[in-house]
Amino acid sequence: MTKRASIASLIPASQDLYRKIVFEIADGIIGIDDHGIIRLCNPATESIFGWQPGELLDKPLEVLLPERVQGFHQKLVASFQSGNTDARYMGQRSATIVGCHKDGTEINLGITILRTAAAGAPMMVAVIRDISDNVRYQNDLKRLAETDTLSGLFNRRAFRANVLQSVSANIANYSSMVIFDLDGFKAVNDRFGHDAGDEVITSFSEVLRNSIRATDIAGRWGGEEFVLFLPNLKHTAAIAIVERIRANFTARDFKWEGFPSANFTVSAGLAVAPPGLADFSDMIASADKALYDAKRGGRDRLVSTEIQEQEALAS
Ligand code: GH3
Ligand code: MG
Ligand code: MG
Repeated sequence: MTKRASIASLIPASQDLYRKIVFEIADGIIGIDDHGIIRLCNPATESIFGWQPGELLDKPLEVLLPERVQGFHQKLVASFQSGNTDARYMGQRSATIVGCHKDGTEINLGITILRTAAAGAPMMVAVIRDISDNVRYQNDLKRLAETDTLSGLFNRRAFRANVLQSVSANIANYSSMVIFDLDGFKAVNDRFGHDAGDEVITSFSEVLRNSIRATDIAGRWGGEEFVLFLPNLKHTAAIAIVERIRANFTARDFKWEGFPSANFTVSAGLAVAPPGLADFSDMIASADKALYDAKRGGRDRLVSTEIQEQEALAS
C-alpha cells in the first residue's frame, strides 16, 4: 500500500483519531492564519514554549519568536507561502530555527511547515520539536573536537581550518604567522616535574589569549609549541604583538615548593605575507625556519622574515 493510500484508509475514523494524535503527540503542532495569528495549538506546543493551556490561541506568532529573528521569520513564511512546495523541514544543523520560551530563553527548533487550509481559509501548520539538547550536544562535540584540552586553544586541525577562512577573507591585506617554542622546556619538566611543565604551558596559553585581538587566531601546535595567525597587520605591528607576548610571559613568576621562583623565556619565528601571498603551508614553513634561526641565535628572541613573491611562486 502506498503512503497516501494507507493514510486515506484511515480517513473515515479520522476526526477522533487525528484529535487524539494532535493532543497526545510530543511534537508541538501549531497553525497560523494568513495574518500570522495562532488558530491551532496543541498541549505539546504550550509545554515547549512554557505557556498555560489555551493561552496561545489568538495571539500573534511573534510571541514565540525572539525579536532578533522576527523579520527573518516573516520573510521565510512569505517565501514559503508564495513558493510551490507544500511541506518543508527546517532544522538542519546549518539552519536551526530559533524560538523563544515564555521565560525569555531561546530554544532551537526542528520544524516541518505545511501549507494547508482550514474552513476555506489558508493556514500554515508547523510541527515543532525542541532540539535544543541536540544542538547543545553538537556544539559541545564541535568545541571538544576543536580544542586542545590543556591550553584551551585551538588544536592543530582547527587552527588550520580557521586560518584558511581568515586568509580567504583577508586576501587583500598583510598577514602574519608566528610559531612560539618555549625555551629549554625539557629541563622544566626534568627539574620541576611534569605538572609544573603543564602549568607553564597553561600560563603561556593564557598570556597568548590575553594579548591578541578578537580576529587573531591562536592554537597549540603540539608539545610546547604554539601558533598565532595575525590577519591585517603589517610587519612592525606584528613584531610589537609578538614582543609583548614574549615579555608578558617572561614577566610571570613561577613558584613551586622547594624551589626559588623561576621565570621562563620563549623564542618565536614570524613570517609576514604581503597581500595575496598568504598561503598556510608557506607561512608555517617560513615561520618555522625563522624559529630555528631564533633558537640557533641563542633563544629568548624573535626572528622575523617576509615572504617574497618568488618564494611563493616556487612552492
Ligand atoms: P628548546 O629551547 O630547543 O626548545 O629546548 P626544549 O627543551 O624546549 O625542546 P624539546 O623539543 O627538546 O623539548 C620539548 C619538551 O616538551 C619535551 C616534552 O617532554 C615536553 N612536553 C611536550 N608536551 C608536553 C606537555 O603537554 N606537558 C609537559 N609537561 N611537557 C610536555
Ligand atoms: Mg619544541
Ligand atoms: Mg622548546
